[in-house]
Amino acid sequence: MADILKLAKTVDDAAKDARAIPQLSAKEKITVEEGYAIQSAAFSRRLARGETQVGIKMGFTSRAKMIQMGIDDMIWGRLSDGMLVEDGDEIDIKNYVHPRAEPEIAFLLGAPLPYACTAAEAMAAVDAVAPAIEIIDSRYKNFKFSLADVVADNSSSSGYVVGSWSSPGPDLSNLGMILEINGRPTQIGSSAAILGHPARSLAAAARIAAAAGEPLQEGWIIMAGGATAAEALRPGITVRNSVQELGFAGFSVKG
Ligand code: OOG
Ligand code: MG
Repeated sequence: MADILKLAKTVDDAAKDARAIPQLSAKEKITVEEGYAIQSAAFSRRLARGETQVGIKMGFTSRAKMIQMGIDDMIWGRLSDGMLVEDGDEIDIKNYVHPRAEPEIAFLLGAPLPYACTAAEAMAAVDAVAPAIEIIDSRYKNFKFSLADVVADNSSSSGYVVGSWSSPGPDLSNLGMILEINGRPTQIGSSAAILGHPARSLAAAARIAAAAGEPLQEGWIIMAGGATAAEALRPGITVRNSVQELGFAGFSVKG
């Protein structure tokens, strides 16, 4: 049996100190279930430092992401207020190990979603949608991991940027999404890449969170998952996710 609290401290310290560590599974076998227990215990350490949970993120909801990382199981992680990067802000790469950005869509819940539901039912609970970017930063050396490792490491989540919220009017099934670096399109995709429709990712989030005993709450933000492969960040760049109908979200990296 893995020592959950000890491994939670290991990944949490690595995140806090922006230091790459060997995969947990390099030393001892951990199951995916133990990976989630480690994630939960590591997130509790953030809460103990005064952060608050504001939602969850879904991962590997697109083929592009599964192919990039070589894992084809959907995963999830927890988002705290401390992980928010304000739209338009500048980050310092020193606070990260080897960060990457991926274009996403965020949902803001106007009602709880406490059980497994259909995509249509999930959308009925949505107060607003926004273009978003997830900053992922695996704490593992070379950004390489097993399924259990990445789950333990909060599914690589490090930060998230959310653009302006709009009411969930537009049909989200096939919106063009462009990740631009310094104004140049570097990843081009569609919201359809996210499980065929981002609302399906939200419904999956509701099912998974309820099964984990931590149902989705009113006011929470749900990140639906990257529509394209992620792009590595480097000093001095400006990153923007432009989503058809929804507008854009962006940030820059200090030079
Ligand atoms: C894992 C996180 C995947 C997504 O949107 O698919 C993810 C990783 O790629 O390191 O956040
Ligand atoms: Mg993501």
